[in-house]
Amino acid sequence: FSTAAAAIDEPIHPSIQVDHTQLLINGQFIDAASGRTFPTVDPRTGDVIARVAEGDLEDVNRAVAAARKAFDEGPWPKMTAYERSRIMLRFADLLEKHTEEVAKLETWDNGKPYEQAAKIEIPMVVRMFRYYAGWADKIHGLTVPADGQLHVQTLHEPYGVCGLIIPWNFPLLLYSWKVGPALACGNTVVLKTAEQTPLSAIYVSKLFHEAGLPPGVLNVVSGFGPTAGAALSSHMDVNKLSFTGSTATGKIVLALAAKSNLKPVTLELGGKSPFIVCKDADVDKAVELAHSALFFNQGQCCCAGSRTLVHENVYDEFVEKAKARALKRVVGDPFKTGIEQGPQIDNEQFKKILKYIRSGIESGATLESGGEQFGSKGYYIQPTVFSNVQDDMLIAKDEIFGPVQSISKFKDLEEVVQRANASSYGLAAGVFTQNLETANTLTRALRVGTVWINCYDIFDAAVPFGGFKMSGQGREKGIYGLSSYLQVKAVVTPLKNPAW
Ligand code: TXE
Repeated sequence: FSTAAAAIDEPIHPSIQVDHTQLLINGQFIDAASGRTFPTVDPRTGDVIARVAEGDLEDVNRAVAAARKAFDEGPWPKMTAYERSRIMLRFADLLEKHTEEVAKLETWDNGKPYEQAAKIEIPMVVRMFRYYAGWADKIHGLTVPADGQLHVQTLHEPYGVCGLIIPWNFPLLLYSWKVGPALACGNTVVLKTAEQTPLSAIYVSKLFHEAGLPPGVLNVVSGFGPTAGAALSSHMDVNKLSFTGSTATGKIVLALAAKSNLKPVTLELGGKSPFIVCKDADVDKAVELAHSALFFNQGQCCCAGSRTLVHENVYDEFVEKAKARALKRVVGDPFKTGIEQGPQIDNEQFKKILKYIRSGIESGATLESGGEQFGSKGYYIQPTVFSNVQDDMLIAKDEIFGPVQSISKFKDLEEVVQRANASSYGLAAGVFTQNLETANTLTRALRVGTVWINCYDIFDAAVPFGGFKMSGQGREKGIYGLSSYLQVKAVVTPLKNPAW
């Protein structure tokens, strides 16, 4: 099977240099206490881009102490909400101005197409900070009509120090989903970046300080999960945790939080999201959206539409067109114009995905396109489509997190609801139909956190996102995301002279 891409030539140099590779603690760039560093790798080649400070327990302790001081002594939570909002807005402006450099760093470290980073993701990050900057001075409590001669009100207050742990698939976007609401509410932050993609967060956090963020409010620790991540999760002085990553690591993080100080935890975890194409769907549109629902970001999306379920009446047509679309997908150096797919993040994910492809073939699914490494260098994989996928195959059950589309056939709505819900995950679903009744029925029956009807992957700062079942707990973005960084204090005052 061939794809539309040309052979991969020498990688294009992003024409920037990496200026910041240290930890950012209390507004200062510093080395790890141990002096250790680790390599961050270019997924196009496997070559080292830079060595980055490897934070661990001691560095997390230093970062939490700085965040604690900035919370307890101020100025952050003591500043007026309007002033916090203005700093966040200034940061959004600066980030917008530096879109090109930031997008280049993101592409270099992650492998995602530069055009995607520069035109979609960084603008979404800017929008997220503007959205949450707008919330900073609109956080209201309530007055409560309690029984008795009482004046009762609620105050919505920040938790204190928030530990934020992010993965590598959308490094800056997920930074904004967590740092934005945490800071808007007046919390201070210790962020642990993913070991595969530490560069962009350090760079933009420096811009945040240039925008007027006081030292200690936002601390960035690069390092590994079992050391730095675990230290943050079990820290007694961290008051709230938010984690995005695998379900397996989410369970560890939740257990560490419970065993230490019972800090509340928001979890955004894996998925195996159904993309349902009904018999009355606009097939061409469904093929295109099912393709991008799965292949977007090299298939490395928690909400990837990774189970394509197609009604038997349109199945054959759909499979033919899905295969043709995958064969046309343009794979290559993500710095080139017009590239749709770059390399996978690292060798570990690359090998894991190829193993799933082999398991799909061995278990009897029909390989329609792809199936192998693309080129011979770096972590590129051919856009792969399987048809005739059965629910008990591993490729239908596990999160592959790669460019592998699995298509299977269904007969009626009842069957598709049962099969769509027969997963331990419940992150998202796509529904393709022109019948309002069918859309309403499926929307209510699906046990997932987001239903996209005749669309997919529509993300906006105001729209909540999160999972049912083992896809997570709590919600990010929008007003729901804000509330997970606030705790409620009830204030009760007796009334001496009630007027009413
Ligand atoms: O994830 P991890 P990995 C899924 C996807 C992928 C698989 C493995 O299926 O193939 O997970 O990826 C930190 N205490 N997703 O290994 O381990 C780690 O350093 C505290 C879906 O990269 O979950 C990183 O910062 N933290 C997902 C973050 O957790 C720990 C996105 C994510 O890494 C830790 C990424 C520990 N003990 C992968 N161990 C999504 N929901 O989008 C690791 N970490």
